[in-house]
Formats: sequence, structure tokens, C-alpha cells
Amino acid sequence: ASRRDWWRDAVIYQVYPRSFADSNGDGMGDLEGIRARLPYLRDLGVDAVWLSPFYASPQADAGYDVADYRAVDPMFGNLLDADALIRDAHDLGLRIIVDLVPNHSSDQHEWFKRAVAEGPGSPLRDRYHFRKGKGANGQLPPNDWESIFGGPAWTRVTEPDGTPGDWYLHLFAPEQPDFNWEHPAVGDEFRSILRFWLDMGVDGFRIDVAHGLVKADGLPDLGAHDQLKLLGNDVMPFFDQDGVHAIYREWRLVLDEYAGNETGPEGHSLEGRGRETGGRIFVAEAWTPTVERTANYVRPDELHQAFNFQYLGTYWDAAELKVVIDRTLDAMRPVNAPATWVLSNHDVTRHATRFANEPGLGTQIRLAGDRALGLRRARAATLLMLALPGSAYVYQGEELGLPDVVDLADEVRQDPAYFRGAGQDGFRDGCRVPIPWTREGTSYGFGSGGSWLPQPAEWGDLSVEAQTGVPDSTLELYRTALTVRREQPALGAGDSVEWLKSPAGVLVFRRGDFVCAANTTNESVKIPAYGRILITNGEVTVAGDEAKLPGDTTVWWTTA
Ligand code: TEU
Repeated sequence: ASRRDWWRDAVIYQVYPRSFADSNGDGMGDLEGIRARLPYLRDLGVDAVWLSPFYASPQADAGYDVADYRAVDPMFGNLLDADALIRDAHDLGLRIIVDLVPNHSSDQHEWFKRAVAEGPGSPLRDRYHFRKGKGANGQLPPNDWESIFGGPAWTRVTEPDGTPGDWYLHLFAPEQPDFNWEHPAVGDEFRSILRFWLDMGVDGFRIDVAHGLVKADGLPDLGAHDQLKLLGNDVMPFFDQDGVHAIYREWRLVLDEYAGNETGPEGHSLEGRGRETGGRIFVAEAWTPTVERTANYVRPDELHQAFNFQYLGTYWDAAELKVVIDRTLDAMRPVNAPATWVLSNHDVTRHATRFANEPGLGTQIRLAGDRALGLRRARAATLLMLALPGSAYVYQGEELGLPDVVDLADEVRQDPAYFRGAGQDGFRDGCRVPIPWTREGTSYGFGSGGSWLPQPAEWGDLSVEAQTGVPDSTLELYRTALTVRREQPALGAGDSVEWLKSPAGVLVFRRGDFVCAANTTNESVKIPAYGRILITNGEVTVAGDEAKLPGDTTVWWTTA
């Protein structure tokens, strides 16, 4: 990986702060806990760390409801802790990407509280989407949009005089009112927030609901659109509107201001960090109907990367994977943006559990499935992902092979989507169970005061301690893979792959001296032996110029 444009082939590790490491024994992870574990992340071999929100928040949606964008929630620490975390990360050669939530604030944000308190006609209401209701006395929501978490996307406020009054729009929970990005104060505020964190020294931003900021003119009824077809071909009036791109072109100019002002990892040369933005990047969380529409977000004057949710939504199936890989690379090449590859995050069932189940269940499931099979496929899928050109995202705990915790009791669940009965969503607590660090002990080393979600008894055997130094462990597989990835220039680089002839159910591709083969079937197959084996998750046997690749196995070769 070259220093220049580090992000083009970076492996970026997602930390979910409340579930990573708890330094003060309150059962919730915090910034000091993360800071103490930075050497673990450095040794794992990732390039950057993306932190889910740690800002001041009532935690109605685990911090994706921000009350103050320039403050750390006391639950996670304070700004000095954030400063120490960023500095220590840089000293270790790790970059820090923070989460920015511009689509909505918390209903406890100062602007929203004042907008409600000032009553109808308050100019502060123009910073959100306040409307009169329909029907007699305005008792019906202004349009037919539904919240992603279930129920109407509108909530009616009680006015200062005690009467039911205006409605406000919230694509997510009622505690997450959507900003009106047509109002200039909103843009001004967010450019200022960007500068605040850039001045703190962060290396980039993950943009939450990046496809949602601009709504169609007049907030038209959905009518025939199928709201649940988020990844179908339908463009919703509240998602992926063309107008959103003007916002990102402005943000890019803010990043450009920092081009000559690098503060990144010490010991890294300045020219090592991308050109226009001093190595700082934006990554979009944009759920669009197609990867071609996703490519619009990463045009040269907009954002740098966007999560590849089409890839995340693909099952462990060679034919389907090949289509998505080709289509992704074809979509990213014209805009000169790196492809990204992601298998898990804090919103979906972990891939070890998805692949333990039948295909076709989607990314929100609550079945354990065949655990051993799921883990084997997850390990093979990781090696495939890390062999592809572009940047890869790793969600905390996947390097331990953690499954989703599928049997959490309703009393301990906290995902608002679960309780609001979201059609396609809501099983998100299962991938958020705190990380096990040690074999024994209170909350398996997560902290001294238990964990906010209960950890299963098997967590000890899956802990970092239990897997460290164990050659066949998933943790060592990740460490070795990431080491090899750094050593082999062909890995991650470029914008295309050369597919080689392969049996059905098997993918084989070459990049320079490097060959990767992934057998997604459960039967062993014979393929040519391409050279020296660098890594595999299975037991590949070689006889002469032929290799036997067991089912659900990926192998990397070097032909050099
Ligand atoms: O997620 C946006 C989003 O659209 C998700 O709700 C997604 O559709 C779903 O989880 C997939 O099944 C982002 C954050 O990642 C998520 O945690 C927040 O709840 C949401 O925004 C609101 O801020």
C-alpha cells in the first residue's frame, strides 16, 4: 500500500464505542477503553479506525441521535479523551475516522428544543421539516411516508399552549427529527462542525444516511413506491435525490482547506497523504438502488468512498458474487474511486450468522443456523474480500468470528427499530454485544462492571486471549491475511481483476503475481495449483500441478 492516497486500499476497522472496551466499569464502552486497545488494532494490521458516534446524545438510537455535535457524551468520556485517542492512534500509525450524522439531530438538540418551545411560526422550525397536518384539525400526518424503524415518519408536537400542533418529519425514530437542508443555517452549521473535528485532527468522516439529506420538492406522497424496496430500483422521494450532491461538493471544499495542514500519523511523510485533502476522507453511508447510483457520491469533487451495500447483501455464492464484483469495479472505474467491500456492520446480522443460514433471508435475521458452517464460510469470505482491489471494512468482532447473539431477551434489547416493529429491520442488538477480550472474568475483559447487553457463555472461548497465538484461530487468520496484504502490492491495488477459468461455484482471479481462488460450494474441487500458497482458511492439498480446494475455502497464491 503506497502512502499516497492511503485510503484507496485501506482496511478500515469499525469500532462501536459502547461495545468495544469499558474503562470505568459502568457496563458501557468508552473512549479510554478504545485508547487502551489501540495497540491491539495496530497489531491486527488495519490502517484506520472508524468510530461510531460518541457525541452528547440521549441514546435513543445508540448515539445516532446527536444533541451536541461538538461534545463527547459523558458516558464515553470528554473532549480531552477524544484528543488523547486521536493522538495515540496517530502515534501508532492508525488514522481516525469519526461518524457524522447530518440527516437528523436528537430531539434534545438545542435547535429542536427551541423550535418546539417557541411555538408555531418560530423561524427555528424552518431548520427542520415542520408542517401542518392534514384532515380536520390537522390530525393526520402531512404525507404518507413511513419511518425506516416502523410507524409514520411524522410526529405531532404539543404546542406551548398545550394543544396538538405541527407535525415534524423523522425518517428514523421520533427522537431523530430530520434537518431541512434547504435552510442555509443547516449547511453553515455542518461545515463548522466539520472544521471542529478536522481541527481536532481526525482523518475523515463516515457520513450517516448520506443519501437522505435532500427530500423531493413538496415532500410528495410515496403513492405507489414500495418503501421496503430500499435496494430495488425505486428511487424514494426521501432518498438519493440528485440535490444531495451539491452538499458534498461544498464539503469537499472544506476538506481541501486542510490540504497543506496535515496532522496525521507521525513518521508518515506528508506526500503520503492524498492530494487535495491532506489525506482526509469522507466515506458515505448511502443506501442506493444500484452501485451505479452509489458511484455518483464518489465523483472526484465529492466524497472519497461509499460503502458497498450490494456486496454486503450478497450471499456466499460464486455466481452472485462475481456479478456484484464486476459491476462494482465497472461503476467505480469511471469516477476513479476505489471499490469498497464490507461484510458486516452495526446494522446487520453478522456474516458468520448470515452464512450459517439459507440464502434469501436478507441481512436482518434471528436464526443461529449451522454455526460451524457459517464460521467456515465467514473465514473464506474474508479472504475473498481482502483479495479484491479497493478498500475493505472490518466490523469489530468479526476478526474473532463472532456470531450474532440471536436469543437476546426483549428486556435487554435496546434497538429502537426492534420495538417499533420495523419491517426489514430491528434485529440489530445481536451484532452489538460487547467484545470478549479474556477467557474468564467479568464480562470477559470488556470491563469490570458487566456489559450493557449480556454476553453468551461461549464468549470466553471466542475471546482475543483465547485466540491469540492459536494458529487456526480466526483472529490469527485475520492477522496473517492483513500482514500478507501489506506485503503483496497486488492486493487491494488497482481497479480490475482478471478472471481465470474455474469450475461452477468457484471464483478464481489474478492480479499481477497474485491469484485468489474461492470455492463457495460445499464440495471439494480440483483446480490448477497457481504457485506458492500465501494463506488459506482450509486444507488445500497439492499434487503436481493440481490443487484440491475443499468446500467453503479460499486460498491466496503468489506466482512470483
Ligand atoms: O443507518 C441508516 C439506515 O438506513 C439503516 O437503518 C439501515 O437501513 C438498516 O439498519 C439496515 O437494515 C444509519 C446507522 O448506521 C444506523 O445505526 C442508524 O440507526 C440510522 O442511520 C439512523 O441514524
